[in-house]
Amino acid sequence: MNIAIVCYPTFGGSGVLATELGKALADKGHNIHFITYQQPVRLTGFHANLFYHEVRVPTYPLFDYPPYETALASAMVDVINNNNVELLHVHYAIPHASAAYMAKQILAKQGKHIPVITTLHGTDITLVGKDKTYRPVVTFSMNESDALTAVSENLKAETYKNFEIEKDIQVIHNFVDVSRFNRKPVDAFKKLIAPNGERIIVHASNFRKVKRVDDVINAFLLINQQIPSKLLLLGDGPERPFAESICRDCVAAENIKFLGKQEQMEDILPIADLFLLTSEYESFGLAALEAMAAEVPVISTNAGGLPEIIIDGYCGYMSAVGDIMDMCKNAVKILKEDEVLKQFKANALEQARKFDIVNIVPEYEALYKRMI
Ligand code: GMT
Repeated sequence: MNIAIVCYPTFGGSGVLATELGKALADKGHNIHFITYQQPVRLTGFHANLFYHEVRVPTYPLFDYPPYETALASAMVDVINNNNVELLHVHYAIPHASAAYMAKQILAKQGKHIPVITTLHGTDITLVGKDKTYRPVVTFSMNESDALTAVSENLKAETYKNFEIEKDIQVIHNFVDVSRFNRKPVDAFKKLIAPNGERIIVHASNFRKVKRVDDVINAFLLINQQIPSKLLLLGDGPERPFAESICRDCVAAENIKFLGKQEQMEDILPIADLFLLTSEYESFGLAALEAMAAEVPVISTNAGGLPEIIIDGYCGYMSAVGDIMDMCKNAVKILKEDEVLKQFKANALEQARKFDIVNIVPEYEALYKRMI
């Protein structure tokens, strides 16, 4: 099949998922055309079936706000027309679903029918999309998509709760390529971070308010009082300066490191003993799944779709949002004894395998075939 994929090219989960999907489909022999405003971060290396088309948004003195959505719709039409594209799959509703609607109408006038699939990822529904600034357009373009998918049952329910949706939403859970996270030798790297055998705790996110990064730090400070440990914070975003300021003044400052944006999560995650995710909401929590694929148990909140991927007491534990005492108690349970930690690590990998790429990508392929 010849498929066009539209996504955010940045570090966010929706862009990561869309890029990994495109790469997996290309490996299976499909031609995949990415249409984005920048090279997606996970789209590295050469593949004969992968194509990247950059959306250019020329500026003009009149434009206080350059019309990205118009440029994107035009790019969609151009790529579809010149590459025999049979289907358009957009990730994250805003503004991709409405640009896709526009492109679809233009192509229809030219006598070409292009099915559009919109995959909902989370904040496009739960945070930004339901705001009245965007809501009418988001509702309309979701209803005009030929198929709608959501990355968790929770997100599907949230979508029906917040929008008047006239069609069925298919849940296709996010996935991870477990083989990529197979443990490489990590001892030397681990020793650099934790020279005295301290436990290594990792958090990765885009440092937005919804992630409650201060809870990560405060939970770590409690854990650190009981277990010699180090905290690595991966990623960047608006809350990072605040997070750094809390750490600078805290008693365990020398045990906390901010590593910034990292492209190769598979190189870093395997050194961790625990992953902390304290979000107010996660439609899915792809970062937690990637951690589990690297054999890292997860301490998280029980918000949104997280209970769909984490089995409490098996591959990690979930607590109520903000309950850092409970998070600490659970973390200590996992980290205290080597044998317990070993079992949780093995369970985390086992649980991640349920969401392995080989199980989930065929669901998208089947949907594409049906739509085409
Ligand atoms: O977490 C974010 O703010 C980024 C956002 C995105 O769209 O990139 O992530 C959402 O999509 C991910 C991939 O489907 C999910 O794993 C995240 O849980 C979801 N984030 C939220 O719902 C807050």
